Amino acid sequence: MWLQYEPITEKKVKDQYQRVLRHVVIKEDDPIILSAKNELEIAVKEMLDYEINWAEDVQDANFVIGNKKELAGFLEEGQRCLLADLADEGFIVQTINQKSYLVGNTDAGVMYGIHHFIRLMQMKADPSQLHIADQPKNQFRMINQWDNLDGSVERGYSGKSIFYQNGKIVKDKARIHDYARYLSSIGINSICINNVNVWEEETYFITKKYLPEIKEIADIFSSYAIRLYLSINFASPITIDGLSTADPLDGEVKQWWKDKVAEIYDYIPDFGGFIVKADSEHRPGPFTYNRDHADGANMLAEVLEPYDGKVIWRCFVYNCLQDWRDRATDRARAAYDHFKPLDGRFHENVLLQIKNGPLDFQVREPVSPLLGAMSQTNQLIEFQVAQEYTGQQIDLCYLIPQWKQVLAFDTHIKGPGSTISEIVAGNIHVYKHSGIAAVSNIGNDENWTGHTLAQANLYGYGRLTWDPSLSSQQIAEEWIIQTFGNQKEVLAKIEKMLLSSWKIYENYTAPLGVGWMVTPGIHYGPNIDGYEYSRWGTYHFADREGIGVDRTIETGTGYTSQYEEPNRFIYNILSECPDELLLFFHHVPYKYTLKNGETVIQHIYNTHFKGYEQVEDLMDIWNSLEHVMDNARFKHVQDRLYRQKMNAKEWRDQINSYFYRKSGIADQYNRTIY
Ligand code: GCW
Repeated sequence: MWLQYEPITEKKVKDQYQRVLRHVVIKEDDPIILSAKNELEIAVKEMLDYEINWAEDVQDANFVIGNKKELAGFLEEGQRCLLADLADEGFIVQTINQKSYLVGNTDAGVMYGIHHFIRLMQMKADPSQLHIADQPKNQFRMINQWDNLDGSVERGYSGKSIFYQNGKIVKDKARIHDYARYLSSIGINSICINNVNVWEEETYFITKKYLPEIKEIADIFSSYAIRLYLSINFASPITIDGLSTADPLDGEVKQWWKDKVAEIYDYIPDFGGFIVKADSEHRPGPFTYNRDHADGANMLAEVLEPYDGKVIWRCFVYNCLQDWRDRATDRARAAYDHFKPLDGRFHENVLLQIKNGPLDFQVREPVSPLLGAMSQTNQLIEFQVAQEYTGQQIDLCYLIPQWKQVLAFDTHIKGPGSTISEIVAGNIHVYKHSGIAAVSNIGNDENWTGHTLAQANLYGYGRLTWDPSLSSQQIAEEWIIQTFGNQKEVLAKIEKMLLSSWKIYENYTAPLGVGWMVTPGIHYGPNIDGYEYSRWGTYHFADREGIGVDRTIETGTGYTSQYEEPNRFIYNILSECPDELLLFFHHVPYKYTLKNGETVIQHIYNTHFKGYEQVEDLMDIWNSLEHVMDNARFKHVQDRLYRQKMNAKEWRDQINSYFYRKSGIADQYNRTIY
């Protein structure tokens, strides 16, 4: 991936770095520092073909690395001030009078500083005059694995789990160790290592049967400043010890969890806490006992609190058994309706984890109105790096532009400037804890992410959680240079492919924000009425007159009322609603004219013909790189693009035929519709 450390061939750059790294001093009395030092050694050896000469004393060194406590006596006033303004995980990298300093507020800060320095080296930046002060914007920067003990990965498109195999935790943990390196290099500081759907055997992860080995995994991650979390089964007391109830207000149940948590911390002193998917898609939860989510989360929070543990409670709660005749129930409303009334009831160590959109990681959705709507409840936004609905790592879909759009969305919850980015950074409401989480896209495939170019999504996710102000283009450039080198042609072409890919994917799949239309269950490939005739509550309501979901206040489900003004007005009024989300909010006739001048039906035809052609363009761009690309990666991506083309064709033809038959309105340009 991006830590492959290709040798630097430019003599000038190589010399510059060798000069900076002449005599380096670093004290390795901590596992985090040791990992960081190892990383620096590997990077320097491979990129510069050079062994670092480690100095014993700060005085003898020309590059001083350490945390601010141990270097206190050697820092200047200005450096101390800079550090004082930075968060715990922050760091500075500076050159003063021919001497370089890399100082972190904590050991984790030192490690992030070293990763930053290595990145500069990979980017071949001039190291002679460094003046960097950096810190993460978000407190929680989390990855969720949806891995199961049998080795499968729910919504995994990159082979099997790197954590589990055939019902056991893997013995050889080399890949887990490498994964920790990757994650720390992009700033991730928390990981949950099992699926939020906790099945029978995984329920026992919090018992002696598995804790010793989970501790080994926790130690690996700890040495990269990443805290380990586990997803738990809310009904654990019943399953594990035969209690008659899992009622969160029952004394025996509370005591059970108290003992359980004590046992976990015996094994893993820096254990992060629990992730809970409760009362969602048939998972057990407090509803069974007539309790609410706050009752459930708080019971766990109380027992975790003495250890500084957290409860991350997911808000993906909705009625997945909807009757199609019931037009008042709206899945999009569910998270807000369930959780907003509970604001103020959750303990300080509870964080609500909320998907970026109100439905489920579609190619285009509005931002979830629950984000920011609870001023007294810690929140984490949840993204999906795994491309469940966005091409499953067969189709190219660089998701950073999508996440940036979400983060930039202004909720107006406390007036203009109340963006999602500021909300999850804890700057709008005073959250004690907040940040960003995402479902991982890795597996045991040799290239980790199925599609090699899908590595850019994991890389970008981490970089964005650290610094949401980075542009999609900057992130793409960094990733391409680290992964493919810095040849101008390669950089320009892959960048073009990445940056256009989300829109292309949207063009040939579901139109205008209506979403879904995927094959039920597997969620790849088109099946326009697949979910229309199932009970999951994800309708498009296409008939011979028109299409879209009326979510307005006056005639629809009233979902738009969950937004603050002016968003409420913009989404609620047909003429104000942006084209890209039109069918999410309104049901309109096929001949309705969009802001871009096209009718809805003509837009459907145009985008679907265009999307397919754009995939052909992607193939042409990639093919033109054959002479500068290694054969393995060239062939691999070529093959994925071919499969993408087949998929795009299928979507184009099914969508166009479907809507032509429904509407009876022909394509203005008479292109072939089957
Ligand atoms: O996107 C849906 C997925 C489920 C997943 C669920 C969730 C882990 O299709 O596979 O279950 O969301 O987020 O809980």
